[in-house]
Amino acid sequence: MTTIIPLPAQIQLDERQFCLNPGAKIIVSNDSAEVFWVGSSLAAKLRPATGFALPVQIGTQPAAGDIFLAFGADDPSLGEEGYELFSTPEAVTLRAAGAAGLFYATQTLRQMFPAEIENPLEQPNLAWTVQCGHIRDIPRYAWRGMMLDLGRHFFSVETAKRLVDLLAYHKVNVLHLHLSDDQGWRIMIESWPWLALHGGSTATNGDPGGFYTQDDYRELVAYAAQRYITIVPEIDLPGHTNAALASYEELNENGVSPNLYTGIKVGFSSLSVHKEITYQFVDDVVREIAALTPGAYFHIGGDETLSTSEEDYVYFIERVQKIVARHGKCMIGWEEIGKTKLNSDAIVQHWWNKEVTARAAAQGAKIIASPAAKAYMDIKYHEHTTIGQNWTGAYTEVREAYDWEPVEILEGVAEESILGVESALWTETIFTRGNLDFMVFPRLCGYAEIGWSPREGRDWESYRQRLDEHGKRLANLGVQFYRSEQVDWQ
Ligand code: NGO
Repeated sequence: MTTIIPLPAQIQLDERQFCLNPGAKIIVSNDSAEVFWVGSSLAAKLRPATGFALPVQIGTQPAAGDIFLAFGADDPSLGEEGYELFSTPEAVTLRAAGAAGLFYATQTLRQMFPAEIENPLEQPNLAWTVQCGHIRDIPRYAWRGMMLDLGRHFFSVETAKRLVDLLAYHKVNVLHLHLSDDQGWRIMIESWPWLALHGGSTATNGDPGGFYTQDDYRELVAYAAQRYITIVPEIDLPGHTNAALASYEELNENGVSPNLYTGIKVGFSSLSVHKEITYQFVDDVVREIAALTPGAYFHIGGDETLSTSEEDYVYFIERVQKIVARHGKCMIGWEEIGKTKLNSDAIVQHWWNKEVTARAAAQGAKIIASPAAKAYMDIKYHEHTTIGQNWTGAYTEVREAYDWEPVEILEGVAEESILGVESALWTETIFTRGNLDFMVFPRLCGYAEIGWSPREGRDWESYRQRLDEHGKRLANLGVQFYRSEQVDWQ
């Protein structure tokens, strides 16, 4: 039985084994820097625990005992992200048409070694075996995301990079950064510096604030891109803007800035929809962030604008939509933007209201499924979870986070309109790395499987059993995950 998460689309294993030995090499078939990097990153993951040298070399075939990365477009049906893995007692071959696919093959291979392979310290006297067989694997959805709320609490570039590594390990390909909210503005905008300097100075509860400089953000974007993760920046508009309103009085209807906000209420703030300066502000922010972001998307928020009239909301979003398009990005918004007239490339992120989401889909928008009752990782696991919230009216245990189907949740949305799945970590109550680990893992593993694995192969009992072994991998990676009683952790 395999323990790989997300479960590969097709997998046949037999009783034979490949064993990685001290003299093994990693051979890459192609001398492009990108493919060489994929080989090198695999070597870097396998070296600490094995203590082997694992040199990376260019070659046309593996010698006995090697791992071979065969890159080429001879099987276009694998797409950019698909791959094959062949393991025999002589060698392991990873094959892909796209570099992302090759990278995902290496993530699968990591999960075929004993769990101690992820230990940062050398583990002597262990046999580094891989079961023999064949895997052919292609993702179900193009969009497999996670959102991190930096507005309510700020997380350093180091913490975000560590999260990127863990996402890549689960073949997640989007990290959506919620960069602004009432409680904090988290990215330097050079034409409006007080947004970050003042608006970013605190956080929920009066905890320490912080913001990414443009260089920090660039560094994170590049780090993620190397791991085939697209960063999607979100600036939440026109509500959830107290931090911006507190930083610049001209953005306020009455010209007076409110105080910084450290509570957790939502829906009380709004930009001034009828002031021209508002659109200058939005234009500058979108322009600067778009220039730093190679990814195709810009998320404008648009949720919970309880203090903006419906008429003003429609006017505002339709104007902002033009600004985003002018800066060359595809607009994403929370489901509420479904109430406005959307461009044909708009993407809508469902979180609560199925009817507005269906209206967006009827206009041709593609839908990302982030149903709060299933995919919000700030929701408590059970009544005794000490951090987290439970406003959805239910708890989200590991099974509840796994056992749902986007096609069924999104009533009134055609299957072809579903772009994929995104889980969300809102951070009103979450502010240490340990808090983050605990709320995200192992739920994230389940979302990764919903996004990647074919619907027919998904099954709670199989997942539950794989999670047991996967827990050892997470522990070796230093992840302080939640040990749910639904799983028989060894
Ligand atoms: C809502 C709200 C967020 C909260 C979150 C808490 C959306 C899209 N807006 O989701 O501001 O942080 O719930 O679970």
